[in-house]
Amino acid sequence: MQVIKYVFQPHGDDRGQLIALEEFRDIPFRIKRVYYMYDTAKDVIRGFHAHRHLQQILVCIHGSCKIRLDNGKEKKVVPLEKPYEGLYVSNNMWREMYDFSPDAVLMVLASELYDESDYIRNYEDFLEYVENCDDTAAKGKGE
Ligand code: T46
Repeated sequence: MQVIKYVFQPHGDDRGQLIALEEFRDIPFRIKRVYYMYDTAKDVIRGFHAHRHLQQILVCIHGSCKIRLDNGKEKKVVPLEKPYEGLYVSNNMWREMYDFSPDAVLMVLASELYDESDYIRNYEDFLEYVENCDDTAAKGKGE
């Protein structure tokens, strides 16, 4: 499994850092939604689902957390701890987010509006779905 991480360009000067994210320039899709999670309780694991169509970029803009990715054949753990790094999460990818530091803010840029019918929340259903599905957006994307 290829882990696709984007390194964003900080516009730094003696006042500090600023990062700007533009669709199709820094982010490989039209950004239809932004959400973020914070105040995550100790030892909590979030996620436990995949999406049929949604593509996302996850940026831990403060603190740190870990993302477990699973494409049905292989699993990888990706630490997120830098505000200038974005993890691309394709459709057809099971994800779990865990090990949040108390100050973690995990921001997500999403290619679609919120749609509960896009979620696959049962792991056995996910394995069956990816076995029979060949439209994973990550295929062909470079690092
Ligand atoms: C994902 C990972 C990385 C909304 O009303 N609108 C939204 O856009 C979202 C994302 C959530 N919600 C509601 C639905 C639930 O009542 O917020 C509540 C928590 O959502 P959920 O349990 O799905 O959160 P996570 O952290 O398990 O997953 C979220 C995203 O849902 C998911 O798409 O990829 O973050």
